[in-house]
Parts: sequence; structure tokens; C-alpha cells
Amino acid sequence: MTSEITRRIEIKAGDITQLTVDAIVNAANQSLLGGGGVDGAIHRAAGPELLAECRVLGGCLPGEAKITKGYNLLAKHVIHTVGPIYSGKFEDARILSRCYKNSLTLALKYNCHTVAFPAISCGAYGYPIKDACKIAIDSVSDVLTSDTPLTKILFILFMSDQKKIYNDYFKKKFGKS
Ligand code: AR6
Repeated sequence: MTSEITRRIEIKAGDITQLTVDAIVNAANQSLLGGGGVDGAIHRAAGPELLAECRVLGGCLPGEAKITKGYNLLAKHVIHTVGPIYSGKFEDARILSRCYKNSLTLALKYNCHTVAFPAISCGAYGYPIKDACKIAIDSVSDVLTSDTPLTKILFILFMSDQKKIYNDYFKKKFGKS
């Protein structure tokens, strides 16, 4: 069972906007109308049609996810999720976990089998990367049952120190890298 999970997970450094996958996940804000960080990068790379589609989605609550087309991106879809603004309360972890799980539920509904995640909430929203990384890997692993149609989940880290933190936790959890 463990190998069913580990062979589907990949941890890479890079820019999420450059990936050829079925869906990339955006760390958006509740308005879904764009912002800085990975959100700004995705909107710039996808082009103005992405914002036009986002305008009719009616926003998104923390922990929820909504899907659009990818437009000028190589990815077919963008899944927009809203992470918690870190407060140190127990609730933060629950919301962050729901971001990962709801994004994958939506991916499956739209036949997306390869999905890339950034480190949701770990920039402007201030979530400590070591805590967020555990929630990310644990939440995704829970969804990767042996019969899932999800074939590849990529964690795309913008900074090499983040990649090391993910690799270290992956190794600790599964005993391999
Ligand atoms: N590819 C992959 N990861 C990236 C990229 C990229 N191109 N660019 C940045 N990151 P943040 P949040 C990483 O701030 O904390 C926005 O303004 C970055 O290094 O983008 O969830 C929204 O509109 C960090 O590790 O998202 C919201 O208002 C991670 O992506 C707010 O920021 C997330 O950082 C959301 O804050």
C-alpha cells in the first residue's frame, strides 16, 4: 500500500506555471480575483481570460476549492483554493488539510489525474513550512488509495529549502526519498 502512495508523489523545485499537468492548484484569496505570490504568477501566465472566468465564481471560502480552465497555461485546469491565514490556532490545520482534500476531490470530478500543488499558505499567509508540509503530505496520502485514478501528485516548491523540508518529512513518513 505504501508504494502505491509513494510512487504517485513527487517533490520538485520549480515554477508551477511551467508544468504540463491536468491541473495546477492556486493558493488564492477569498475573492478569487488575483493577488501576489503564486496567485499573481498563475494569472500572469494564464492571461486575462482566467480572471474573467474567476469573476463569475462568486469567491471561495477558506478550505474550499473551485476550478477553471488553464487558458494560456500548459495545465488544462487551475484549481483555486484558499488556505488559512496562519493564526496558530488548531483550526488552521483543519482548513489547510481541507484545501488539499477538496482540491483533489474536484480534480477527480473533472478527470484530472495529474495535479500539482504549491505550498499553500506558506507565503503571504504565514503558515510555518514545517507544519504545513506535514499537513500537505498527510492529506494527499490519505486520498491516494490503491484504486484512485490520480496518477501523479506533484509538490512544487519555489525555494530549495522548502524542497528539503518536504523531502525530509516524506522520508520520515515513508522511509524512502
Ligand atoms: N510556483 C510555485 N510556488 C510559488 C510560485 C510559483 N510560481 N510563486 C510563489 N510560490 P503565496 P499564500 C510559493 O504567498 O501564502 C496571494 O496574494 C511561495 O514561495 O503565493 O497561500 C493570494 O492572492 C510560497 O511558498 O500564497 C492571497 O492573497 C507559496 O507559493 C495570498 O497571497 C505560497 O505563497 C495567499 O497566500
